[in-house]
Amino acid sequence: MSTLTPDHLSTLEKQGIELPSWAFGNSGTRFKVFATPGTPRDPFEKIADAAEVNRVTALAPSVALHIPWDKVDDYGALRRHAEDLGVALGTINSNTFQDDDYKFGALTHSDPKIRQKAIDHHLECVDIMDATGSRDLKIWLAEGSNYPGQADLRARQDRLQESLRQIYARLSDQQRLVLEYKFFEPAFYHTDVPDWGTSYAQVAALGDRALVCLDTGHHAPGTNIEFIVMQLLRLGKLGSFDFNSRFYADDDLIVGAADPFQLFRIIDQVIVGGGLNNPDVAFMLDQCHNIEKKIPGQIRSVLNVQEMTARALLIDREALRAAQDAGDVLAANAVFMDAFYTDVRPALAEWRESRGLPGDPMAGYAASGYQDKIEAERVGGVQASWGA
Ligand code: PSV
Ligand code: MN
Repeated sequence: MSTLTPDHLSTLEKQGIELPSWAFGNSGTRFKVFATPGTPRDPFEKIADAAEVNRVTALAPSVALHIPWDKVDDYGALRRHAEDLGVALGTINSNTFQDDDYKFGALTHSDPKIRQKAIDHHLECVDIMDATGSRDLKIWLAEGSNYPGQADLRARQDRLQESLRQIYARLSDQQRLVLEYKFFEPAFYHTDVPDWGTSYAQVAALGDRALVCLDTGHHAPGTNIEFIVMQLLRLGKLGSFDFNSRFYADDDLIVGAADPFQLFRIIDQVIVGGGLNNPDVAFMLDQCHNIEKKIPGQIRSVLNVQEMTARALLIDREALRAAQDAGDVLAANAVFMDAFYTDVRPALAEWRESRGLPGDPMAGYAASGYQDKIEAERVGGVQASWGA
């Protein structure tokens, strides 16, 4: 029976998962956005909640911001607020999906004035990165068309490249651009960046500091996501993950909830490809908590990633290699599945306690009184919302 060794534990101790500020705001579907007691009213309160996740798990040292949702007058003050609470400001996400001007595209639009407006938004995001100390600009584009014949597919790729070039040129040597893909939604016929190949083609033409962002919820059902992880790591182009899980579309559910085995397989390939605890690969969550409490939702999420990482570390690599080389299909599969089926929860709880953390961070949070405090204090004002 495999157990976690001191080496495994020191690997796990280095793990850091970035939280999305928007996970703490209200979100929903196109049918209804439910309000939740205690929801932050501004980015400062979102960061306080994110810091709480880190306090009970030591797994979430940074918070990603989304602009304009997280616009503030003084980013230096927001940065200090985060640092005082023991977290850093992370990736800056641009947003070109909630403005009437972008109905037919933003960075791909046929009208140069609208393209320029979208480029300028990204340049403003880089200004914000300078103030927050953020390294990564993450771009997801809600661009595409709904009907065959509606748009010139090729011209849009060319315009996208030209727009991205202008944004890339504004980055400092320490900053990076990560381009996220998604196979459909909100466009239903074609999407301008639908898959990793298109994202790769676009970023490869920009330069070394342009990389691909893989959102685990952005693939067609049945896609072998760990294969894509392997390939992008092999090519040195995996910049970041947006972790979440899905049953049907881009559900943005808690990572590992819909398919824990898929998360295990993905992390296995991260380990094999040298992506674990590698600063070049950002581990982020991109989730929405529509009906569950948001802070516990985020705690559960980072614990799921930690747990699957621990299990993937237990794979007996030597035995696996030997079985693979011998063509012993069933032995290789058994080595892999043994690690997956190992319950690491008691060992992780003990290890957390040895580090002064709650053995069960969900219970630790519930007992802390923080939830009661925010529900009592955050009365009045406007609750932050994803805006759907
Ligand atoms: C798009 O579905 C996406 O995954 C992008 O990362 C956005 O920034 C995010 O969701 C907003 O929730
Ligand atoms: Mn995403």
